[in-house]
Amino acid sequence: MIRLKQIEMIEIQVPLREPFQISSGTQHDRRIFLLRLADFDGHEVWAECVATELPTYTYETIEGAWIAIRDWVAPRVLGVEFKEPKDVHPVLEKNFRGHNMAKAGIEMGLWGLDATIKGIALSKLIWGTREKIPTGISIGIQASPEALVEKAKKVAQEGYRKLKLKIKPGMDVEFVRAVRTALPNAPLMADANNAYTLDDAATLAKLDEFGLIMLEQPLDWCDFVRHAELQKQLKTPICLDESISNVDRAQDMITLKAGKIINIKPGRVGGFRQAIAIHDLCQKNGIPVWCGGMLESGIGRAYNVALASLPNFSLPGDVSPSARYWEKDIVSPEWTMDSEGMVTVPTGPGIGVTVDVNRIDNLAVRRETIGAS
Ligand code: OSB
Ligand code: MG
Repeated sequence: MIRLKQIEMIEIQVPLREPFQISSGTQHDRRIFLLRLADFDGHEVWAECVATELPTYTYETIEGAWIAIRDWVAPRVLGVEFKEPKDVHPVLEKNFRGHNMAKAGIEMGLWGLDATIKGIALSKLIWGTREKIPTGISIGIQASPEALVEKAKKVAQEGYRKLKLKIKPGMDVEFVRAVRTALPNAPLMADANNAYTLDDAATLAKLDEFGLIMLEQPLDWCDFVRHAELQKQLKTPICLDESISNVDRAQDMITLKAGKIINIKPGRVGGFRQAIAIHDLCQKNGIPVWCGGMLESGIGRAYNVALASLPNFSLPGDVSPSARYWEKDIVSPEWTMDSEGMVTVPTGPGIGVTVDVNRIDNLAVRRETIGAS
């Protein structure tokens, strides 16, 4: 049984070690929305809402999620008895549309809190089976094919098991070709973050010759019909990211043959219950899944790593080590990757990392507590 007494919302702002450019724009800093949940018995857990500063990935933003959690999510969970964390999602869905990242921050926090109360690892609570997660890296758009090759060679050397190249119109085929020529056997994929339309099908078909593991979300963020049409014209498997907002959308993808792989981000789908449901549905249908990332802090990463320990996460996840993103993370130990490109799933109780509360206090740009203080 879990019953929340208090939710603290804290925003911190941290510079990225290098700018991250995707088709919708470039990010230099990450505004990070952290949550601290406490129950009535003195248990506490940290969680993260992955909403971004601008509505460029989905429509969600930090500003919007702040209001959504304070005014609509928190009142539905504070003081309420939940037998199990899986009971939280239905309560948040009833007559409450959208705001998946806001809902997920709290929903996942309740899974983390349950693991903390039970004194077991979060991955064990959700029946994870993997001890180590194969790790990929998402490489932002670089100024030239040469610069991208440079970067790709460096990270391939570091052991990453999958190299995801961000692309956009005009910075696609020649960029991918350059990397494929330099690294003939590297496990490559590309991610377009919605930057194309069906009119670009011929351009995207040129990527077929590079043996990409997949092409992620080439078309519109809420589209299935055109992705299905595009998939018919491509050899490269399409992977959907933005389009999959819940388990029904995953079923839509399968029914319509709009893609062959799913990138699961628990924040995008409203939390762990939906993420696990999508995992299970895909497993039944022979669809591989992998865990995506939203440039999370070490706190959000703990949840992603736990999720990625489920058996059908059979492709490397964007669960890169702390040092790929930050000068210094807000957890210890920091997330690291071994030379084989594997991140170890923590076995300690709860989320498995210690949060540097002093550092968060120093980095905080705003905070608000809801519930008993
Ligand atoms: O499309 O997967 C994406 C980051 C922000 C928004 C969207 C995406 C990404 C990434 C980063 O690719 C993955 C990571 O956290 O390492
Ligand atoms: Mg993506």
